[in-house]
Amino acid sequence: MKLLSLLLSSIFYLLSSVHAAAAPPATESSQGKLPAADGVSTQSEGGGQALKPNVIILITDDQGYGDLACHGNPVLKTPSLDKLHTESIRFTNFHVSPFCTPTRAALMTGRHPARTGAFRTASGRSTLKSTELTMAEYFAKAGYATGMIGKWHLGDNAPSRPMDQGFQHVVWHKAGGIGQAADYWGNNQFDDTYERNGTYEKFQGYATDIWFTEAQHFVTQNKEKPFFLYLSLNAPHSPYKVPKKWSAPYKEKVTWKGGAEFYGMITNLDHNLGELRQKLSELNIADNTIFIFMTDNGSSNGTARMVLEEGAYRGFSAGMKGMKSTVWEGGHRVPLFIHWPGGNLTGGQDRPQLSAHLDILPTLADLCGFALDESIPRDGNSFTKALQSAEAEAPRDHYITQLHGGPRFVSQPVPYLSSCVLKDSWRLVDGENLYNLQDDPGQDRNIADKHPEVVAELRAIYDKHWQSISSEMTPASYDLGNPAENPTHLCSQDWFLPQGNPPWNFGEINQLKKITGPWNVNVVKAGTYKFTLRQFPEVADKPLVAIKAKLRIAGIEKEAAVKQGAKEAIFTLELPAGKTTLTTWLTNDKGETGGAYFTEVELLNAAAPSAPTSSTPGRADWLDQDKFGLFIH
Ligand SMILES: [Ca+2]
Repeated sequence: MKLLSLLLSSIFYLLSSVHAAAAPPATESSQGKLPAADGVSTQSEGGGQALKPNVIILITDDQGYGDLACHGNPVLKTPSLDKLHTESIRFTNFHVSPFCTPTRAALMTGRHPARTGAFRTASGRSTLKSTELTMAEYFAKAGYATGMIGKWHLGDNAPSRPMDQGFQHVVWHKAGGIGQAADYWGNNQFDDTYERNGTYEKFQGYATDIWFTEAQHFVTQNKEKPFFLYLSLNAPHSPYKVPKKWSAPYKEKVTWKGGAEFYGMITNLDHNLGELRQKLSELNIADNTIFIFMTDNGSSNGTARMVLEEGAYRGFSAGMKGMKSTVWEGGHRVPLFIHWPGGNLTGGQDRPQLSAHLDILPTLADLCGFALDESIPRDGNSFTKALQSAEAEAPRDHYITQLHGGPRFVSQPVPYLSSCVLKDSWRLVDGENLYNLQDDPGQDRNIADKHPEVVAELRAIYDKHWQSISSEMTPASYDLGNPAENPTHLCSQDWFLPQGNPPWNFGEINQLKKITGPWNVNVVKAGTYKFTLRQFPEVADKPLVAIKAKLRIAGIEKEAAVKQGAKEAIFTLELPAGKTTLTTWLTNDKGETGGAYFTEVELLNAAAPSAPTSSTPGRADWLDQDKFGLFIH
């Protein structure tokens, strides 16, 4: 504790000296003390203000550890990332989750994704529970301007959208990627429509360029006050699309499908990173900005999936096995660069200590001087000590990652399936296969038989973890009648299916897949609700391919004929307040049934406060879910 206090003391001393030119140095008594959590700045002796550091987290999507030139990739060009690498503290044993949503949940909350409701990428399990406190909520409370630009993937409806979760300024696309079902219909990364602070707006240009332009506006507008910017790119996630000038240089060497575009997307974002950092310098705020670069999982396309001709370039994995959506090392070990000249976090130094996305929020709380809510159990630990020295204590002695539900979600979440326990150089995969990275970095030799004592130790760590998280793996609900989003726009992407994914991209919607499932909803206020059932979003302006429509909610079932040429089916019902499920059916003239992939629910009139409401509304629907066997404890 004493060591930590000394360390913080030195960081804040350095922070104070950054502003020495603009303000007198901090008093001796203020050194070593965290600035007040509810204030914006520390008061110096002469009455000047020493600003808290700004924070920018740049997170890219599906860029693996080997998808950077500075990590040894012989083909890819990333000059701006390489420059940041030479200037940063780099964590070389930093781990995330094997894919998008859970990494973002852990980053935002410092808690294991399984606890937060957001531990898969769709199917009603990619939504952050509103009871979670996010990084943005902490920064906002500490007086920061908070901005989120790009991909959220932690819930598209109130109360889980970025604007409901602490971000004051939001420019974003919905769902987990551009072209996914809940995204604005027709978006394809060029001249798209995104939502700015609750209103859709048409943009001109390429998606990544737009996110960075918006980032430059945000830092410019907030240069006088501490800001927290979460710049979360959709690139280089599929679909792999980029202006030709960026992919053309890779066409000859990178011959697998989408590879040249994938690399082009990275070089484009790299170019934009350089311009953003230049802007910070021009604004004279680069020194007092903690700039964090990380990615959210292993590479999705940085290595060839098929056999190429002898001698052909096959991509670069930095010696690791696996990629995105696997629990091999290449699925979850990713770059983490931290650069903050004002805090003396610079100089291109590596840190080998084991660390994880869970640890970033506690670390930023230390560096920026705000307290975390101690009543919420945390899974992350501050790595401020490790920032200072490669020999310092690591924030954790083990880390556990898991694809809950297994690859492609063909099974229920069960212990050990698609899991990895990390401790020292040991990796226990699926609870039974043991690898030692020290002499087997490619995880080719399962040596579980030779080290039963290590297997037992790592299984004991896992068992304790599973006991802790499994009872918390319950879904978040989407609010109906929340004034922050009325009507609520629900999408099939969030149907809570027992396994597999519901229709989740434009292509699957166009196929009118014959499947339906329940949305977990929370009726905020008892009252009269209007339900509008569609197969395509309103902006697509297409008629229903159906003759009959049906819905069920809170034990109420309604059915109606669909008129030929109708673009939607509308129901109006009285609902009690409380949690329940909503399921829809649209049946065509062949008797085939699918759901209303897009359903809007609008509170028309709230019931008078004295109106009686059921104390356990919709309980029958919850019991239905138990039949799926989803809640395995
Ligand atoms: Ca991802």
